[in-house]
Amino acid sequence: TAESAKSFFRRNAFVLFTIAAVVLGIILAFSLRPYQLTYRQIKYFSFPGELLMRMLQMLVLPLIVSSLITGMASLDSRVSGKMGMRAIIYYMVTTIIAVFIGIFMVIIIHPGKGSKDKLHREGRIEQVQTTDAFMDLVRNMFPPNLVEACFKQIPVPENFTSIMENVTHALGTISEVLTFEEVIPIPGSANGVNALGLVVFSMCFGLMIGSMKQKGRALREFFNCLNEAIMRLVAIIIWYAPVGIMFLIAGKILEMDDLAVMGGQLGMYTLTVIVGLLIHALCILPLLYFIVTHRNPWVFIAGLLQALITALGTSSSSATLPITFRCLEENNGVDRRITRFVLPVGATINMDGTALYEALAAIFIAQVNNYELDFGQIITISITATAASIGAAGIPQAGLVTMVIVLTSVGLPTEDITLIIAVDWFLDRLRTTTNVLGDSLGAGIVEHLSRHELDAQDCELGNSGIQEK
Ligand code: DAS
Repeated sequence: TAESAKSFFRRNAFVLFTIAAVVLGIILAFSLRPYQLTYRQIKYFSFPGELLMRMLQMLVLPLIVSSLITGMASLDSRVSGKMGMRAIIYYMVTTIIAVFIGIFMVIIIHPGKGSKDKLHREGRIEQVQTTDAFMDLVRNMFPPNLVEACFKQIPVPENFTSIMENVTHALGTISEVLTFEEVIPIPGSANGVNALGLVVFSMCFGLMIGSMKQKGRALREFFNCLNEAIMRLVAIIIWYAPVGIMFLIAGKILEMDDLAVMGGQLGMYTLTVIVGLLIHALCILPLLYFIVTHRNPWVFIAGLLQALITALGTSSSSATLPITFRCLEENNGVDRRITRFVLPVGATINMDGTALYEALAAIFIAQVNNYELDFGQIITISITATAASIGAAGIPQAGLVTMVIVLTSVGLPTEDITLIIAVDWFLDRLRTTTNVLGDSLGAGIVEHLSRHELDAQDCELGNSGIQEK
């Protein structure tokens, strides 16, 4: 009836606008392609899209800090300990499954039919000690200077050349792949490893405030208000998101020099990645959600559409974080004490799509080099792809750059990253969407498993009359 159509439209207005914006963006791009716009004209054209990225990135740091501190302070350490354990187990299980899907797919489909002369084993790049990469990862969990950690930026690759700079820069020492020297300071685009440092600091700080009980009340209120204010900003930005996403997608399609590049091996490789991500995102994750919660995963995923499309448009799970929060809390009604903890941590260290992609791409590069990987090297790839996905920042093409660790750990030529760079702008969007989906379903699963503790805390708070959400 007209009434139900109206309420359907009202409830899904944002998603419908955003889907329409994506379609419009694609039509606009293909109608402009014949005019062969210059790179400069394309940059101007996609400026409204860049504005959306910066608006969202601007919110990322205060959002991560305020939501984590508030989340940790509002839970007593028993609950947050169990919840944290559940989240970490979920992250590890889903990431390992993603890596194995990636390896399975690339071995079965074998897109990299040999096309390069045999890579001589003695010519291999010497085994770089990945331990220093791990040490950097751990070292950066405790940033020497919080302010410096906040604003030490990871270069957001603006175009091909700066990605190559990153790759050659990373060729220098693997550890730099994780720490990056600031190149283009863009406030708010949290660096993967520094976001990790921020997450660790905020969790510890929030726990301390929580342990102070009444004495910590003022600080709890402050970070609560900060979190509330940020989410109100998100409510305003979300109206602009469809416009920004339209120009982001249109600009990217215009930048593609020739779509023909999708032919041959690269086409098969792209198809392999897409199939792998779809299996993980549309089968494994929803199945896991159903097994744990016995609820319909598609209803939950329908509530996330706005965030998933934003991830597709921005190819940055950090930039999408504000909208992911809103979708989970407003559409799916996930308890804020869960989202405030699980989302910032998940967006920083849980990247199923990236892990799947890096393992798959590394084996593809071995295939095109006619380089037979033995079982031990496959295991090494699984471990380093998992670590690289933890270390990757939630920003565009971070997964491409941290892949250097995976390639070097098995002596593959890291310059072969250039073989797959042409399609990375597209695959990055798909793996980012998978990352956001994994984080969001994780929040739903952790909430379900922590339900009784949250209820117990509610009635405890209810008795003591302190109602803090
Ligand atoms: N773009 C990254 C993200 O935001 C993923 C990646 O580069 O692999 O999650």
